[in-house]
Amino acid sequence: MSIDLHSLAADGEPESPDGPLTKISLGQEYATIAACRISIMNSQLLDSVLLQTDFPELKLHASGKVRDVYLLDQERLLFVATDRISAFDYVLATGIPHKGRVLTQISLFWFEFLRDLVPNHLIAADVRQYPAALQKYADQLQGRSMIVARAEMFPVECVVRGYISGSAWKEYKATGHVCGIELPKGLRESDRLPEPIFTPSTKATTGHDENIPFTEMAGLVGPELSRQLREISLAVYSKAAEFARQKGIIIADTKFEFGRTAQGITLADEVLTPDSSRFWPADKYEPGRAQDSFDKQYVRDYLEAIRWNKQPPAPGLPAEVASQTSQKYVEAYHLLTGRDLDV
Ligand code: Q0Z
Repeated sequence: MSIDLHSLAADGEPESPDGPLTKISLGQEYATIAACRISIMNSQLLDSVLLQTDFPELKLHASGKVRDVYLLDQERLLFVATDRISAFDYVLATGIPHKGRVLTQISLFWFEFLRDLVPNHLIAADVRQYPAALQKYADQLQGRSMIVARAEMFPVECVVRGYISGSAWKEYKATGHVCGIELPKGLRESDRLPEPIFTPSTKATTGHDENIPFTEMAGLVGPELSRQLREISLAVYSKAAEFARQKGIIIADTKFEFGRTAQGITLADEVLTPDSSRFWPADKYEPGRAQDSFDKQYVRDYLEAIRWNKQPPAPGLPAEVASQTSQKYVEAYHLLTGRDLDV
């Protein structure tokens, strides 16, 4: 059935000068509207924005800008990704709907994709397999959490770069090398490197990670382990970046963390997410300038527009900016995995 909206106009209302209004066919449209309502209700019910976690019976093991880690027992940790977002080094006052689930699901996807290349710390991500004591938090945890094997973490960040950006671009411009690696002359900002490079860093006690030469890493954790971590990191990056590139996402660089478990050298923490990596939309890639961020560009543009001085307290985001950003995370998940996140 289809109805002409003119016939619904109240008596005496002026008619559109542009001719007949759009016709809508009631059956189909009504179904769509109903589905949208259900979907909006679902996304509110299933995934309200989580900014803080609180599990009173668990001991907090570590807390980052975005994720909280709890100690379950001597062997296992519970990772929970909140919907917090950071920009210009600060956590903003507004959360991003679905972000914690997207980041968790992206890490899970890569753990599976990379499982033949390197063991990882994942034990479980389905809340039904979690300890009984956590079942009462199922709604908070499902989709955004993982139980992982506690590892003896190596005190280095294993960074791989396929493109030159950020701190590496600054160092290259000033010196011609990055972390002791001589690079070709004449590179432009964001250029693809002839081959991916391993540029380790240390967790600085204050502020930013500090890039270190491979020799310095060897001094910290030993030369043999350093060579193994470099080889694994480069292999993992290359396999994942090639895959992502085919899906329209450039993974310009990424940071891995490894530790030792019963399985040997184990890929830990989050893996190849937009929070641990630079994701660039491939269709907008243009070397010679800084690239737009796949996920955070709306946030950065907004914060620049309001001329936030980048000092605390960090501002919140308008609903529109939070919503557009949420859609970018969901899109990244969809592009990489080919799956729909239920939203
Ligand atoms: C990683 C971190 C985060 C803050 C601890 N498998 C593991 N075993 C032992 N420790 C860790 C892991 Cl992944 C571990 N971090 C980094 C993560 C918030 C700090 F979500 N801290």
